[in-house]
Amino acid sequence: MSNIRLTYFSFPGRAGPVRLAFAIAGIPFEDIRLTFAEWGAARNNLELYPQGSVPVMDVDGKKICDSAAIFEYAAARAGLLPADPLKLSRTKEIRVYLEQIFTGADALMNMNSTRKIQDPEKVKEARQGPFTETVKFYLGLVNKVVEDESTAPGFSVGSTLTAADLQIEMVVGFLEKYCEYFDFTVVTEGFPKLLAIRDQVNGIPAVQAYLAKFPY
Ligand SMILES: N[C@@H](CCC(=O)N[C@@H](CS)C(=O)NCC(=O)O)C(=O)O
Repeated sequence: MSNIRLTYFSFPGRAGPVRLAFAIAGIPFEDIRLTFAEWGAARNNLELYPQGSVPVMDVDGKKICDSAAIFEYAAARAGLLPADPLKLSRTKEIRVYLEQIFTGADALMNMNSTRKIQDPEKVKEARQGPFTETVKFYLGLVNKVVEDESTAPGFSVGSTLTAADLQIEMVVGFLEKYCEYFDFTVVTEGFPKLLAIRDQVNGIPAVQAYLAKFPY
């Protein structure tokens, strides 16, 4: 029995990089995937879900309750945090920018601000433009770090796999597969270096084996 239990939904999202880090490092963990109905019934249980959100991760009886902290643990265990302080801070910079895309998606695509609109055309109008601008802005910042720091195609900082690469993989996949109102050519045409990083991560044998088991 693993001493790590990760709880999230059955898609990559904020737990995706955590699952990949464990898969790459061969670290066993209990991968609990809630249905939305299960989450609806559980979300007010602040003992289990102190922020009223997932992911949460239990390690040796301690609960970690935010995706950034959870991923920090997984990335450290998997050896994906650069030892060099400057490289470490640049990977962190990328990860902070990418989280802003998720925050934008929560605000615009999923959460309250546009939920009350009835007309589907108006929903699209309210979501597509602002979200696309958010994505372009933050991917632009990520791309700038990659241009400064990458020394090999497919890697965002230096020439070896880091936590930032796993988070880029997840966000690129999220934009491609889960964002109804997002035109993915924004990424294919505007950010080929980020696509190359996604492809590099997806080509890692442990990741391929993992995705064959959990295609989502
Ligand atoms: N800051 C939190 C945000 C977590 C969050 O918003 N999670 C979403 C899924 S990605 C969630 O639980 N949504 C369901 C809800 O709010 O009811 C983190 O990074 O862990």
